[in-house]
Amino acid sequence: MHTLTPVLTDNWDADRSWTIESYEARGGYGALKTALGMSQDDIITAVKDSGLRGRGGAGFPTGMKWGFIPQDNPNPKYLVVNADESEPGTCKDIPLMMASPHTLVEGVIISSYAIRANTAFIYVRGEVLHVIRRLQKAVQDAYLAGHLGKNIHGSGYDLDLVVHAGAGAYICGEETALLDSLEGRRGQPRLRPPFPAVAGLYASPTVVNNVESIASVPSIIANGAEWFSSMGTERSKGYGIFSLSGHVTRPGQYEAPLGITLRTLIDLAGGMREGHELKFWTPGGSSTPLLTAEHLDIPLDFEGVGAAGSMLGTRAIQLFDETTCVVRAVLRWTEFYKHESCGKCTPCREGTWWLVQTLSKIEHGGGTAEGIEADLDQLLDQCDNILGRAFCALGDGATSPISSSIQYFRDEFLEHASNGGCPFDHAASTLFA
Ligand code: L3W
Repeated sequence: MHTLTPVLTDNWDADRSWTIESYEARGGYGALKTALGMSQDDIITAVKDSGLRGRGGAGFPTGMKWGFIPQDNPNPKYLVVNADESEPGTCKDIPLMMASPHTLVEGVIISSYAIRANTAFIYVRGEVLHVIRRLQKAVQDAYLAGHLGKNIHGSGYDLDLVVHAGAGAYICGEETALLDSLEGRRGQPRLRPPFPAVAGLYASPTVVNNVESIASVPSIIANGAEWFSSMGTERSKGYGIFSLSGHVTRPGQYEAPLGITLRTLIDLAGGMREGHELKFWTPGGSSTPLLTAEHLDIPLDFEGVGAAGSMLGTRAIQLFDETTCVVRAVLRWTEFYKHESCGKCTPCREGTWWLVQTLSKIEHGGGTAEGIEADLDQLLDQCDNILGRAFCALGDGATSPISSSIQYFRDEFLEHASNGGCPFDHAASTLFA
């Protein structure tokens, strides 16, 4: 475990770190007691002042979102944690919930109290049964310890927390599809506005936040907004978990201040695998435009990555060396999007199918030296017909690796055509083989 900012990952190496005994022995649930002595509005102000921005990909200010909950609405308020982590390459929420489920549970209680919710849900990706079990045990232990249920620690505040398992659809990570799924329907995105903060679960005001956002709340309450905002950059405050995978010596989770560079992260991870060089990488999973070795020194914050033409997204950094065929990698991701498209809108449902056809033709030798420019034009045209025209971000995400790979590696696409198919030895890459 490697951390430059030992907060969220601080207890991951502790003996049986996931147990309530271990968590409480390290001061866990102390922030809850502090929070229950504060007014709800003061908690929202502290989270606003901290500068915490959503850790699920979009970076929306968390305190501002909480402030949108209309307190004059007579309906119940809900907190829903998006624990449907399934973006390719993203691997931060699941390790966090496995190593320290009580950090999340404590965050849920404080956040629910702040927005005046008496029921909260953690919506967990259905495939990760081990995580669901661990969370269920943590919730049960939190009830037994009086952190959940009626009149929590004599404060008069009641909260029930439900761990809900999804059924394994990537689209259910989109917040409104998640809410449909939680209501028992097929998960498909809803039109926004209204945003969930106004009309979410059961048409009631609902805050939907990512696991890491909610898990960051106890430390903000314990240490103060200024402590949090002293880390990171001017507009991207605090720290985050960067998950590194692919061709690095030590893949894993690295907690660091926002604004760190990939060069430093690769150093922490022991460098690229020996004898090889970085070719391309994703800053935030496969839905973010690819970057290259030219971008080793950009600050990994919402602004720096944005200026480089990508998105910070989920900080799912996938690294590929020169042995990896970019066309093959992008084809594999595109097959994922085609499979996961929920089918609600035509640009995404039909468009992702067409993207796979065209990419597959190029990768598998169906392209010709004469026809490749037309194939690339067609691919970019297909991307144009999805980008900004799909119902939700899944369609846009599907186009990101394609347009960026053509931007940076056009010659490699041409080489596929002149070579009569892929020129790479996939066994040497070990990825996408
Ligand atoms: C009230 C307004 N609320 C915005 C809220 C909104 C949401 C949050 C962000 O996509 C991205 C996506 C993925 N009043 C509001 C308002 N909100 N305006 O703010 O909203 P938005 O639309 O900017 O983003 P989003 O739809 O939440 C998230 C990218 O993250 N991503 C992550 C993928 C990860 C998974 C996964 O692992 N399951 O899917 C990676 O890059 O592509 O662009 O809460 O309600 N006026």
